[in-house]
Amino acid sequence: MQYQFLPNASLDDADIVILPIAYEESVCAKEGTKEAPLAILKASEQLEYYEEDLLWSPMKYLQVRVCEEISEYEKIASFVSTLPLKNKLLLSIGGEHSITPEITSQCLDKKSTIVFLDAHADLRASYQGSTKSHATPAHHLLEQGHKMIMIGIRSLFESEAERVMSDANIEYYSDKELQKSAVKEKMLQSLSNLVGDVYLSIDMDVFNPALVPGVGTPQPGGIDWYFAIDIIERLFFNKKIVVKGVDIVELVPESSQVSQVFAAKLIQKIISFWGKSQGFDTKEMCGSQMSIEYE
Ligand SMILES: [Mn+2]
Repeated sequence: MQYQFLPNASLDDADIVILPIAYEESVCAKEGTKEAPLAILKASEQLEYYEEDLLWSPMKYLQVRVCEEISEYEKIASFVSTLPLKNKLLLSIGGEHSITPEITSQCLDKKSTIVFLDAHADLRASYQGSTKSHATPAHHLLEQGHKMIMIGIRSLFESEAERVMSDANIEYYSDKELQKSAVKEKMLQSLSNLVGDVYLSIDMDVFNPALVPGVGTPQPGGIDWYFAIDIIERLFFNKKIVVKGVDIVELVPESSQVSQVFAAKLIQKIISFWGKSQGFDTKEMCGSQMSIEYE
């Protein structure tokens, strides 16, 4: 697999390490998230190399590698543990949301912050008999000792609702509250104030389902494209944090392709903002795009 049809750099040379994780076990409403990594990478071929928000072509400066796809849950942590990630951005494409704690267990120290975009709180300890269900990742991330900033939540189990209000390690922004510009600004300011290691987890059902219909468990309401760009901008231009990894999960490819193009472009924005925040635009042009012909 390739990102934007670019040649894969070696693991050592890559600045961006993309990890496709086609894990799907705890099926809910709609199946197919195991097809998402390939569909999103295919959709990335439709994007321009030029990134219109930061006015540069990130892949002229950045080298990318898409790793071999992983489909077994048990192999996620062991594979991530082998990756040389210093000064690189790890970008995982799921798969179910349950992959997130497996990734963070290897790439993140305790007491980091997880920025968690999701329609659901995902705070169950187990769901339908499984501790690795897509309804459980937030529970496991808290168990790992991280703080969480939960954004866009609009569907909770009763005990989850109690927990988001009472757990000191959760900073909670419901989707409805975020409709108020003062609350949105408070949330963005909170991202600007973060320090230390940060991990960004984006469940694609955080978006309004009219924009991203291809998700397993859609919910009315939800954030839009520019809201997500605001979050990415605040996070990556915060000089006091290190973003140790990002994941994009729970997409279910659909025939209009709108959902997978949305996810692919979100990945492009993340790469662009990360690259510029790391000063790659001032470095030598030896990115993946330099070795191909394009028009
Ligand atoms: Mn989720």
